[in-house]
Amino acid sequence: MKVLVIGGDGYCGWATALYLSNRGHEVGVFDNMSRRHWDLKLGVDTLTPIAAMPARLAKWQAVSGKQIELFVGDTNDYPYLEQTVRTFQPEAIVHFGEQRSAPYSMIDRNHAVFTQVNNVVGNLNILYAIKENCPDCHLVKLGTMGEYGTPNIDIEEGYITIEHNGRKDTLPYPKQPGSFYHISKCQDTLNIHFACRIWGLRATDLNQGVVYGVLTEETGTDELLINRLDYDGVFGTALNRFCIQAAIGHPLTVYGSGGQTRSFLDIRDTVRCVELAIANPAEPGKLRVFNQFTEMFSVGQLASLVQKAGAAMGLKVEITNLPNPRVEAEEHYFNAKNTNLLDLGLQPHYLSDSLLDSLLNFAIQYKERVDVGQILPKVTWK
Ligand code: NAD
Ligand code: USQ
Repeated sequence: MKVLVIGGDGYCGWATALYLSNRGHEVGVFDNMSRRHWDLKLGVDTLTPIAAMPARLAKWQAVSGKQIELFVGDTNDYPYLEQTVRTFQPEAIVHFGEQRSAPYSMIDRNHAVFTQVNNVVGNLNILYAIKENCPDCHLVKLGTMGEYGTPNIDIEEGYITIEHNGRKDTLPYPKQPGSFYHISKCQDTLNIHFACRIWGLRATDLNQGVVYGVLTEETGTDELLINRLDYDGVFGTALNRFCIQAAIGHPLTVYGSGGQTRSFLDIRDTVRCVELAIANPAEPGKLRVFNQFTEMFSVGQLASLVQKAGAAMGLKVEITNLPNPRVEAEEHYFNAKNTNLLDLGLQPHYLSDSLLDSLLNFAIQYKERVDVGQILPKVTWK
């Protein structure tokens, strides 16, 4: 298939673009490289030395014999986006290209407004570009499990059947997002749902949990293909951060009591889930929602697992409970469904000692690049 990966220079997008290319899809990458720019402005950097996009793509062509076309542009620049979609004529668009950090969106008014404009307007532009230029194209959009929040009932996959005053309907699942970033994802979902209903577009919303890990078959082939791995307090995510902290002897930064439970998946499953979604497109007029995760853990449990794996490797790993910089429930019910992708054939990589060992070893390999001053959280929700 012809697949346009928007956000293809990022953590999930780069791994996905190479994976799909390796499996014979004709892949184009669309990215404005803004993430690299945000890192520079914040003074943070990925643990791994990521190469510039042209060098990455040239190396990929050299090792695989496969070409990936590059479109350097912004989803908020509608003329360029539309021209790309019109000329490339994708059969599927995989949309990763958003500002994805909850702390970044909570820095101040400017960052909150930027996040919502970047994400919501960019996504709306993509919907128009599809409608005007390739209405049969399947939009595979990265949403987030954080759209649901932590309700005191089971979380369904996008929709819930409710009986109320003797009447019954299946409705979008209630949203309780926990940051201005997560709210942008809810607005995206509403816009996609509406566009499917009125224009007959087809879309799949992948409500992804927190991704961990760095190596995929393709990104591990050569150092020029290496993926980014964020550890700083703004873009770093829980388990990746804990492994890097353990590697440099920094106490693991559990926020609050650590009882907050989230859903997680290995990056090798991210790429496979996208492949499954594009191979089984949604019907015209439908927004399908898949909860994209494989396991649920509390943050405290994750820290204990990293401590245990570190001890087995001779690392002395301490855990510290920091005052929580976020406003979030620390003790709560959390039980989410995730059968749609399993039914399509996903065979999960569950979190294992060997994965933790390999992540810890990877972090040790690059530990000289860690800026310890970027580890503690600096952004608060209040
Ligand atoms: P990332 O920051 O590594 O990559 C995002 C990419 O999108 C970057 O390369 C950036 O330059 C690009 N981008 C941002 N705004 C753009 C715009 N307006 N036009 C063009 N390109 C733009 O993020 P990631 O971790 O790869 O996340 C990708 C997607 O997956 C996001 O939508 C995020 O919400 C979702 N997601 C990520 C995780 C996770 O744990 N990383 C979990 C759940 C959902
Ligand atoms: N946390 C800690 N210590 C840390 C970092 C995080 O205890 O050092 C806690 C947070 O308080 C939170 C949980 O771990 O309760 C998850 O935080 P995170 O930073 O790992 O992930 P989050 O902010 O939720 O965002 C990430 C991605 C985002 C994606 C989301 C999926 O950055 O793009 O949407 O995961 S989900 O969490 O399911 O919404």
